[in-house]
Amino acid sequence: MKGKFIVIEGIEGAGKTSAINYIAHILRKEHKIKKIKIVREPGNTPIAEKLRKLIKKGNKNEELTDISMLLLIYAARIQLIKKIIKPSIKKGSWVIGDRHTLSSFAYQGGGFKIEDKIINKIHKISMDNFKPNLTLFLDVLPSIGLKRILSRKNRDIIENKSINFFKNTRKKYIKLIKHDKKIIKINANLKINQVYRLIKNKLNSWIKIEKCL
Ligand code: T5A
Repeated sequence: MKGKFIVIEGIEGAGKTSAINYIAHILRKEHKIKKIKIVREPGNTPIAEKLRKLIKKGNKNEELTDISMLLLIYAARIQLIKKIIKPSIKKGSWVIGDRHTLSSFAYQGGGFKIEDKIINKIHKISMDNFKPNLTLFLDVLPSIGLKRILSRKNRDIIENKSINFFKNTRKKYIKLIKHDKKIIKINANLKINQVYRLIKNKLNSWIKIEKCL
């Protein structure tokens, strides 16, 4: 099979990191896929990692505006796609992404309330129609997700937001995924083993169809 791009999405504490490692395990063990690359947004290239620090922590002497944050996220995304994701897929790798463009529409649109038409404009200029082959949206209630990350120290700008911010972000995710057949919703409120089972079923069914195409 050709290289693919699978993205995992969800709010804080949805379990994306654990899910990504599990997906890599399934791809290796059950599908004998050897070339697997895990990436995260924002980040991974030297420039994108610098931008990640700015996006997450801002600057103590200057507030990062919501639009500036959005632009920095897209700048980091362009670097990652051009330098890592596209070349890896071209070489036959399966790239698993921790977040992608859906995060921008959900967080910047739903959480920060930037109008969709503004995000869409930046999106079109930046993305050149590049899209994931599959997105798994781990849907967790903010009350549950935030409890899971409660003990985390050194919280970033977004982790310090109120529960309403995450409720609005989740609401936007749910609205966005409704009519997109390439996005599968997973109930991430369940125990981790139950979440894994759902992921495995959905992923295997999708791969089965892909193999027939
Ligand atoms: N951002 C990013 C935007 O605003 N716009 C964008 O376009 C993009 C790309 C990235 C930040 O940038 C923002 C969103 C983010 O705020 P990050 O540090 O990468 O920052 O943050 P997250 O991606 O949110 O990572 P988190 O670690 O917070 O969430 P995860 O990865 O979903 O959670 P995970 O897997 O680390 O799990 C958290 C804890 O819960 C446990 C795990 O063991 C872990 O301890 N857990 C469970 N416990 C019980 N039951 C389950 N089912 C569990 N699943 C996991």
